This record gives sequence, structure tokens and C-alpha cells, in this order.
Amino acid sequence: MAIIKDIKAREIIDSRGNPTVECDIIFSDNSFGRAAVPSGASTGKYEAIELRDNDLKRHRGLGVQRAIENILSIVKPKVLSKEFYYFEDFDNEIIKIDGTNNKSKLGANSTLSLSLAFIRALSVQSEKNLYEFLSHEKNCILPVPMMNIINGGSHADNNVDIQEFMIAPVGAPSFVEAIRYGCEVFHSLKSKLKSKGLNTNVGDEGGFAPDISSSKEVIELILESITATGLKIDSDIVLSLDVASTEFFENHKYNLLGEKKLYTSDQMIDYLKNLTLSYPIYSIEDGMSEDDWDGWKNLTQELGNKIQLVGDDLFVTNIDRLQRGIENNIANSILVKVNQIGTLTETLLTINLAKKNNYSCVISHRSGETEDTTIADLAVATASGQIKTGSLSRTDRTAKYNQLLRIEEELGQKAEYAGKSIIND
Ligand code: 2PG
Ligand code: MG
Repeated sequence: MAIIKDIKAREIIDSRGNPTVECDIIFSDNSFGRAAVPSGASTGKYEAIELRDNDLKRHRGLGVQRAIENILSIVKPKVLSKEFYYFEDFDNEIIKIDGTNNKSKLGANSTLSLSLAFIRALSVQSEKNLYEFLSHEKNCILPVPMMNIINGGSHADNNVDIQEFMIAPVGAPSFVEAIRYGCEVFHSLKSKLKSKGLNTNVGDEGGFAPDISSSKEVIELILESITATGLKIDSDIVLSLDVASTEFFENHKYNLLGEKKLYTSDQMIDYLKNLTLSYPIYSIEDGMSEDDWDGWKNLTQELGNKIQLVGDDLFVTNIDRLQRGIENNIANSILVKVNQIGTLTETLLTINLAKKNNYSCVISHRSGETEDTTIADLAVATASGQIKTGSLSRTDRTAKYNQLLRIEEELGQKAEYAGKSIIND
């Protein structure tokens, strides 16, 4: 049982130099939990509301002092000294205080920081690691990392249309080896880019961000880099994409500026289908836009039994949107981002619905991140089998991979790497 003795909240800085919310919760027995909130760039329009101050005199309007004030003046007086048995009780109290269906009163940045700080304090109180405390699974599954080694779209200042080109080391025997595969390919790719006179600076998620207008060319380069390390395409590493197509969906057309192509929904599906026929791509996220349900339906009919089709902007970790997807046979996988919905409890309900309906779950970071590693524990606790948390550079990304390395070490023989089990065949 938890009684909250104190709550603190502060403005900290995320990986893009923007303010975000950090919250501390202290129980009467001094158990302490701290959590910080991430922030997206290619946000879906159906996400819970991230409250910003819009005061142009501070942080270009991006300050989060109002969200912090909501924690301290609205939530704190209502939860202080109250008894909570389960974290769901605490989250439901916050959901009730907010009272809206998109967290627009308190801000999802304030509700999430409270929710995650609370669960952290609870796990400390029970003297368990977070993944252990949260887990109801028999198996301790370490997720396959989808490592985003080329950044494009709204995460980089280049002309690459597709937002994320990721490698997934499904053939590695363990998580630690999966990370080694990723690092070796990352460095191999860097040398390749250098040798071609291409830029090796990195984008928001720590992947390289060269100017290469053709997606096929990007993929070829990644495949060459894999081969150069001695690792095998397909048996060791497969590819995954986050097209983030909502970002370039205008007037019912997909406007690929880098490729200089303006596609209808059907043409976009053909384009994606061609990529999957030519390359070892096992997963495509947001191949279609958040409002193009017909396009999504056709894409699922065309590719849904061959590859994983992940809904990010489409589902926004929202149980109602996922339910609509399930009823209409749309997509077969969901991207899970805690800040899209604003509490851990709601996130877990969405994951449960996905699992019950054989939709896979990919636990995900945001492009704006902090040193908070909660999603690493969440991926193991839910046995989701997949995580995407950026490239093999930048501490905001590697912090999550490093946490998973620690978890694997601690689990020892009990740890099972998801590996090829995630591939749809
Ligand atoms: C995505 C995410 C994370 P953002 O689209 O999947 O990679 O990007 O956080 O900018 O929405
Ligand atoms: Mg996405």
C-alpha cells in the first residue's frame, strides 16, 4: 500500500534542447520514484495533448510550466496522504481529475510523469526492479531492437522521405549480441558514407542523416554495410521501416519530395510492395497516413499476411482506435508510446487488447527523449518482443539499450531473446 508524502515536478531539457516534465513521488515510507517525459516531432493528431506554455518569452513557447503547475496545484492536493493499493488506482484517480478524453486539462506530459513516477516508487517499495514488478508473463523475453541507423523525414535536415531505416538483428543469439551486431553495422555504415563523400552527422534519433533522395539507394547502402561486417542479410539481420507517411500526406496524396513522386493511395501501396519484394523488410510502420483508413485496409490486404504492418499515428496507443483497426482488419501490429495516451494503465490496456487479437506490440521511444529508461523495462515486462529506441549513438537512445543489457545480465539463464519469433511467416 502506498501513501504519497510528497510530489515534486520540474522543467528539464530533452534531447532536442526543449523543456519537458520530470516528476518525483515520495511515499510515506520514503520509497522514491522519478520519471521524465519524452516528446514527438512527427506526432499523430489523435495523440493525447502535450501541454506547452505558448509563452514566446520562454523557450520559444515550448515551456512546460503550466503542466508542472497542474501537477503541483491540482493533482498534488488531491492525492497527498491518500492510500493507493494498485498503480491502476492512482492512474484512474489522475484520469478522473483530468476528466477529458485526451488529457487536455492536465496535459499528457503531467499525467504521464505522475503515472511513471508512481510505478517507479511502487517497485522500489516492493524491492523489485521495474520490469519484474510489472511482469505478469511466465517468460522473460528480451526484445529485438529495431535500430534506426538512417534518419530522414522530420527527424533530420536531409532529403530522405522515409523517416526511419532500421536494422533488426533477429538472428543474434542474445540481446547483448544483437547490440554488437547493431554497433558493427553502424560503424560499417559510417565508413561507407564517408568513403562516398556523404555526411556522417546524425539526426534526432542518433542515426546518420545523409542526403540521399532515393530510398532504394539508402537500403542498398545499409545492406552493403551489413555484408561488410561479415553478418548475413536475412539470417542475421532484417530491415524495418517507419515511413511516417502522415507527414507527407497532403490533399489525399502522398508527396515524396526527395523522390519527386506524388502518389495516390494505391500507388503508395505499390511503392511499398515493391520495396518489400526487392529487400528483406519484415516490418513497415505508418505506410499509410493516420486518416487514410481505406488505404490502410488495402495495404493490409496486400501485405498483411507477409509482413508486420505497424500502426503508430494510426492507433496512437489508443484503445478505441486500436479496436476500430481490429474490427476492420487494419494493420497487424501497434506501436506503443506511453506519452501518446498519458498513463501506464491505459498503455497496458491497449497492449492487452492488441495481444488478445494477435497484433504484435513494438514498444517505442519518441524522437525527443531523456535519460529515462522506463520503456526498456516495459518491453521486458510485457514480453512484447520488439523495441525501437533509436540508433547506436546518443545517450538518450543508448540508455534504453544499456538498461536492456543490464536486465539480460540479471535474468541470466531465464532471459530469452525474441529473435526470429517476431517474424511473420
Ligand atoms: C515515430 C517516432 C519515434 P516521433 O514516428 O515512430 O521514432 O517519432 O517521436 O517524432 O513521433
Ligand atoms: Mg512512427
